[in-house]
Amino acid sequence: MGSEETGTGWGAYATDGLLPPGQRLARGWPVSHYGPVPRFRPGRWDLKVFGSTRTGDDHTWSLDAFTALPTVEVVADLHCATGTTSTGHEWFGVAATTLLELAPPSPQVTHVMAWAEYGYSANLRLSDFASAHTLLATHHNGESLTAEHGFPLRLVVPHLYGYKGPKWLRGIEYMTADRRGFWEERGYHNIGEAWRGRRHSYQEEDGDGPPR
Ligand SMILES: Nc1nc2c(c(=O)[nH]1)N[C@H]1C(S)=C(S)[C@@H](COP(=O)(O)O)O[C@H]1N2
Ligand SMILES: [Mo]
Repeated sequence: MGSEETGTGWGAYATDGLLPPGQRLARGWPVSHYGPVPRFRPGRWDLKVFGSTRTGDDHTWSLDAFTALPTVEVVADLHCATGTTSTGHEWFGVAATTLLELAPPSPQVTHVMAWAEYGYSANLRLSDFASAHTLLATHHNGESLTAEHGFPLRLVVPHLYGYKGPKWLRGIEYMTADRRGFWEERGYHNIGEAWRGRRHSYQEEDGDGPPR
């Protein structure tokens, strides 16, 4: 079932018809985000890992350099916190664990902020980012991501709600303390575990997040 890991590749996090609490099946694959779809500027695009890195230096990849990294495939469903789940997504890209090896965080890092174009952000526990099925996806069902679904890069964290996976990803910030991202500041749960139905910030318990 979806909350269990069945492997690191095909099969992991596809729910086989089971949905998290309070979710209903979406028709197809809806597009859902706040604000406009950014235009891709190849000459300006990079992915930066910054903040509390082990060496103190930032790590930067051009799209060509990034797509030359080792890749993984993960099948997963996408759970929007507003209640719809789209199923059977075949994601392809670079495992977050690969990024963590290439750009190691300092030992004090507990959380990451994933940054997208236009300042959209999502905070994650380092353990969620480091999950075996978290990936930075460039492809979906065998094709490049479309613009509205995040081209050229999006974060996919299958066990968390969709707001934890920025489309148009541009940065990973290593943090030594937790800080709320875009939706986490606007009433959504700081951790956002879909299978536990923890979607709203009023459901947070002590220790789930920084003060609101
Ligand atoms: N940059 C950015 N990424 C984002 C969002 C957003 O508003 N901006 N919305 C998130 C939310 S709430 C969801 S449910 C998913 C939706 O992904 P989809 O449009 O591919 O279905 O994107 C996530 N990634
Ligand atoms: Mo969402």
